[in-house]
Amino acid sequence: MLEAQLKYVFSQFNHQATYESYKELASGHINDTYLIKTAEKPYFVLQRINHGVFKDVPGLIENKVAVSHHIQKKLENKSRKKQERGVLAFAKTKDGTSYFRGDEGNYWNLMYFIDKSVTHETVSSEEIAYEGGKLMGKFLTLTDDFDSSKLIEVIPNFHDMSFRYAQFEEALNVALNERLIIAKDHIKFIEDSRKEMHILQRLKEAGEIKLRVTHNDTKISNVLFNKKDKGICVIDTDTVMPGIIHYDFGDAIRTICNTAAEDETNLDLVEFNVSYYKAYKKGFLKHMKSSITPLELKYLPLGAKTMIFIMALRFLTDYLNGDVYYKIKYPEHNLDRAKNQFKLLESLNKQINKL
Ligand code: GN1
Ligand code: MG
Repeated sequence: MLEAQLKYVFSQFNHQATYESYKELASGHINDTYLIKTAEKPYFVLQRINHGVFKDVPGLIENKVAVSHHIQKKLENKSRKKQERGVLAFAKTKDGTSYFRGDEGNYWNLMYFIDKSVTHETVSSEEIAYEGGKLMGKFLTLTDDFDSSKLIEVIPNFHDMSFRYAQFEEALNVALNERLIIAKDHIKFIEDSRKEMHILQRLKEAGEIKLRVTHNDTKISNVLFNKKDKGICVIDTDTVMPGIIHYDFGDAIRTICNTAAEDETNLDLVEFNVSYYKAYKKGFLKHMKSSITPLELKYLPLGAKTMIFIMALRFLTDYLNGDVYYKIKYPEHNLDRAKNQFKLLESLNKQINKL
């Protein structure tokens, strides 16, 4: 039974808390995440890391704990409240490790829940967009002096366009004919977009855009807010690894500027909101303006296009592969996610000269 398992795993970590109940936090597509309510606060977040997707879970956990410690150090001279709320903190097991490995081979990690925090799946005001940008820019600034070569590549080539195209092409070979027919127009669009969608990768490979520590999963639901819409900190640092700024900027814009959820099926509701783009960018540059290079700045809009595209490509690839990667709630879920992202990209392209 799930509850017995959660209680057992929770008891393997080093804390004084008494378990009371759990609630699934179901917004992620890969891991299983649970809020653990205890007799006294703070509550905890217990997460089972998907070791089918993440091949080196201990390495992944080392990455995120190292980045968390780095930020904690930077916050040392701040108020206690800012220290506790400025970064996710990880609990250790009774054996002193940062993860617990269950008999069935599952890996678990435990974080302290930040009280009075909320997340947003979609954005409803410029202020939230601005705050999201500010927080992401701050994360990149705080990790600016962290040597990114110390991080393992949790998923090699994660945002690498050639890699994602290669996976897509393999999927074309194994897909059911029925799915190929349904996806026909999207497949053509992907083939026609190849050149433009490789521009950032080429600049990265040429060393013209530098590698930093990047978060790599900056959708808005990975930002904690307080109830007054002020940003608290970024969460879900599973994919921190070396990357370029455009990954984090673009992936955040992908969700912030979408007027609907990522899997909304009524595409009339899916539009790209330019004023949220501007608000996010303003917040993002608040901390970044002294370290961002002219070339990085110039390519922010292309960063948005590229990250919307790469997610559409990945969702469609998974649909063609028969839904082997993302969690789905119904058979066409990945197709609907891809269609949604393609519609968002179309709306952005129509307004690109307003950015
Ligand atoms: C996955 O599991 P979750 O929701 O944190 C995915 C991201 C995608 C996202 C789309 C490791 O993140 O790359 O942007 O879904 N994570 C992985 O919502 O593939
Ligand atoms: Mg994630």
